[in-house]
Amino acid sequence: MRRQSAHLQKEKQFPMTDSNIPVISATGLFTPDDSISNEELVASFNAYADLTNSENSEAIASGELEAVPHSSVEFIEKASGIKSRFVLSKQPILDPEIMCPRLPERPNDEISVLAEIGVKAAQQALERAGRKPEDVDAVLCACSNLQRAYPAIAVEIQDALGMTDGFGFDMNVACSSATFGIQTAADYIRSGSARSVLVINPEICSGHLNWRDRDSHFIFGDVATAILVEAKDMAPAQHWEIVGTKLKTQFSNNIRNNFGFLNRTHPESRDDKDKLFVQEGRKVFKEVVPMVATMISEQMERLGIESTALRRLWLHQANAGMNRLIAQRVLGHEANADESPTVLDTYANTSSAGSIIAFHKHSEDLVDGDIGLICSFGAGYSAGTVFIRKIA
Ligand code: CO8
Repeated sequence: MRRQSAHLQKEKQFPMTDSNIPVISATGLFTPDDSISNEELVASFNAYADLTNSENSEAIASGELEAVPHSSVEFIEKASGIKSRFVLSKQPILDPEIMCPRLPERPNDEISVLAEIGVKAAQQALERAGRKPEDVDAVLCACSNLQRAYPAIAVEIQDALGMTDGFGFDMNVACSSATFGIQTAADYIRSGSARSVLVINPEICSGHLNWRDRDSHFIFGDVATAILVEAKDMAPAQHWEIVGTKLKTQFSNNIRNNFGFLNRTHPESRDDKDKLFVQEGRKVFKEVVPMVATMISEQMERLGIESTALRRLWLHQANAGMNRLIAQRVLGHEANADESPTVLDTYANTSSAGSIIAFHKHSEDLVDGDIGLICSFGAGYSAGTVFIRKIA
């Protein structure tokens, strides 16, 4: 009850007119040219395992070391639903001697690679909305892994897009960065502090993935997405009204990356594995599914949306089994591909960009009045829901 009155108070504070109703005007997507199939990935991993095991054969025989077990295509597809992933740097990842992307360092007067892919996605979103960069007031670079500490990638993107006014900043809520960015942008529109906001999610997950870790080497891919959130009165005729947003965080160590600027202050640390993505996948699965399903159902109740009125779910793309369970709990029946589309098979987990790719690729067919849900969840834990209504 208290929460509801806070919400109503906010609406009173900002009476809703078309100038402060937030909508999604358009989205953009940048997909790298190269993709790695499970077969290619597993062949490379197994070659690395054989090489390592033969180098350590004596220690393995004496029981001092454990042999690196082979990975398997069947396991990956069954456990995750992932069949391939796009990457910016394919050959070095597959080379058993390297197993890491190679992205040459660029001079400071050249655009950084994270900003570059973000710009590509943003330009597509602007083009689809018929918008010029000078119409945009703010750029939020919302993603899991930022290339540097400062200057903010968002400010670099703002400059590269040719914006001469406005502001930008970076935000990181891991897999939920896009939905947290959408709510932030929507709040700017509601309060009048901006009228057009680009939320950009460049995700170079390959740089933070331990390609030598059998438990996780198959999970992630690279991509960039962009969402243009605007005031309804300036949006194109076809747009998506933001009906309601909700964010949640709850601390957990089950998905973690200890890479950071203080790493150099403890050179005695020998273990670099935790400076990359690590997780307790089983625990994440078990804890996040009920958390997200409950969050969605509570928000639907608050917004007065019946499950029968929910036309489509664009869920975070981490695991096909998690999405099956969440959709079933929310809809009350097993969702088909039309109700809960997946892009996991081709894109794998692209962190914050996953639900936006699903929305970008699977939303054209919805008609005026259809209601859908963009939902993210992941490290933090963090989760975000964005209910939207198609206006056509
Ligand atoms: N090949 C063959 N066998 C394997 C492999 C493999 N590659 N990997 C593990 N196995 C074995 C295990 O050793 C285990 O064997 P045993 O039973 O003998 O012990 C068996 O298979 C089962 O292993 P698991 O229990 O680990 O397998 P699961 O069924 O749980 O599946 C998953 C693993 C797919 C990881 C699953 O748990 C999952 O998807 N969980 C949810 C994870 C999730 O959603 N995480 C979100 C993280 S994303 C995020 O928040 C963004 C972070 C920022 C991005 C960073 C970019 C890098």
